[in-house]
Amino acid sequence: MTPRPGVDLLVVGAGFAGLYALHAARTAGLSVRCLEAADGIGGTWYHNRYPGCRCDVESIDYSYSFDPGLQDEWEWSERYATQPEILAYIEHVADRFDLHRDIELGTRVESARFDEAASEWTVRTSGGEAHRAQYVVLATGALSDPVTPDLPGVHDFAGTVLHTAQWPAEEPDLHGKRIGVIGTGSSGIQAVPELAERAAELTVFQRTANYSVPAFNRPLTAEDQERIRAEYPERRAVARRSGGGSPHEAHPRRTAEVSEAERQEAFERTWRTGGVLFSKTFPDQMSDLEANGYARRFFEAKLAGVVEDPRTLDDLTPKDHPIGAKRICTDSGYYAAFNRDHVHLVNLRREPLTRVTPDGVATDRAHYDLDVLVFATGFDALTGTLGRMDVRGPGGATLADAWSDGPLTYLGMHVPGLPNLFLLNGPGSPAVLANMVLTSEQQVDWVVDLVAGVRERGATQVEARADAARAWNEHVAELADRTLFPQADSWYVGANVEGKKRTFMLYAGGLGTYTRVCDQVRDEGYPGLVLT
Ligand code: N01
Repeated sequence: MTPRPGVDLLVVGAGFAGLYALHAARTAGLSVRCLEAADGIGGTWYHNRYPGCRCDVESIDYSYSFDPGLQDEWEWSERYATQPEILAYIEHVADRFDLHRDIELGTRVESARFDEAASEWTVRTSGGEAHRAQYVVLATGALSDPVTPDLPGVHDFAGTVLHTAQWPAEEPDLHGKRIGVIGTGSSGIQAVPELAERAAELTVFQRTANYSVPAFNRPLTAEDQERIRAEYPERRAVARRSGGGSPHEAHPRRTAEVSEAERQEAFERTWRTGGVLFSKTFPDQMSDLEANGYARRFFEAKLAGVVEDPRTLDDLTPKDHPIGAKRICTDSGYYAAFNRDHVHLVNLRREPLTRVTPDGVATDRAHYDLDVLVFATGFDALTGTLGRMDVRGPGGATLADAWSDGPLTYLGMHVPGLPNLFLLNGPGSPAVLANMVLTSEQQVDWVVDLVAGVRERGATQVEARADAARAWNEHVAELADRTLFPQADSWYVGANVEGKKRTFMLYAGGLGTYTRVCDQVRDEGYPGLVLT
């Protein structure tokens, strides 16, 4: 097929990051096209439609900050927005900034080849089309490659099989059904209370007990909206400087330095703030096991106050990792759901799953009859989607080669051997450790500035130096080693995907520090990058 006329910049993915890349590049005067595999925009928020799906970052923070008009006109209805509301917001943004005209839906990128002489990429799609662009931005999402375990017998199941991240657009009728859920990460924990409302019987198959903190969600009132508008500029400034991209700061002292009463008060305060923010109560909570133990005991006391059955309580109590080393889940009634007579917990550590049968799930002790089986089994995070694309630089160097020993990036955005290609929220960047919307804005702005810088210098190509990428990877690993993150078998380290190299894939220095590092690189004329 004849290649389409080339553009300056091609964006792959129309989620939060890709849409802002399209808008920012266009505003900077570049010609842009955006390809999206799904039949609608929204990325994560297009695909994850399971009942109970919400964001675990407050809605007023998990929204674009680049346009004050947009920020002031949009009113979130709740502290934590539901998936439909976030998707409506994304559609609103696309309409407001006329983004749809440059987006092609239902277009999956399969390969990309760089032609050094022409300084351009040719990107081929599932429809057989070829697109040419000087620059390519891969905004394909950190959690966009769902994993379904290949359980024995799973293809024989006669009922309905669903995955939380591939939920049908038309809500399946689950009322009065016997539903089984495999997986108790954020997705499973959010879905369980909602599924419990619909199911005749709900059976939750738990392999590893997880930490979940209530969201304390509530509607936002007219007074809230007024206060938010007044606070927004300062709120955003604090969020950008912070570690997690939200305007919350840890207690000024270390956990053991304060009295027991002050410690309890501090934990209670962040507990009531809701969800993942609990891991930010004290500055050493995620780096010191003893400090973490205080938080863990506080959590256990809260859990004991909710779950009535002692055996269920014991099964739900995490035992194998520090609190926060896997992302803390944010729930609305997860633990209380197990007090209901029709909700059952199966501890797969005690009775391992042996097979899926046509009628349900068998463990080595029992058979659980099911009409519906829901996989809430997560994602091949950060590298899964990128690894599925056949990306080749000059001389045929592939992304797969460059990453055969684990992902290698410079600043999480550049891969040596792949010029003029940028990752958004890639491995080696803060990505999912911070508010993804603000991290996306920061990275997109940096990339758009870089492209302008390349042009100002009369260059046509930009590529990371291999030694700079290795040094960045070492720095990322050193930062991770100062934390408790590597101590859990999580998707952060790739432990949930068989054969994946175990390495903590994210920049743990925080969004504020990361932004300063990136800005310094820019101000110093991009050492670490080669412009030709
Ligand atoms: O996936 P997960 P997720 N047999 O990987 C279990 C974001 N997110 O989709 O721990 C039995 O966390 C697995 O068990 P184990 C958020 O960043 C955010 O829930 O490996 N069980 C685990 O319990 C989050 O961290 C929100 O032993 C099996 C579960 O499946 C990330 O997405 C909402 C199994 C997977 O948990 C991923 O969350 C949703 C098997 N063979 C997601 N294989 C918000 O709130 C896997 N499991 C914003």
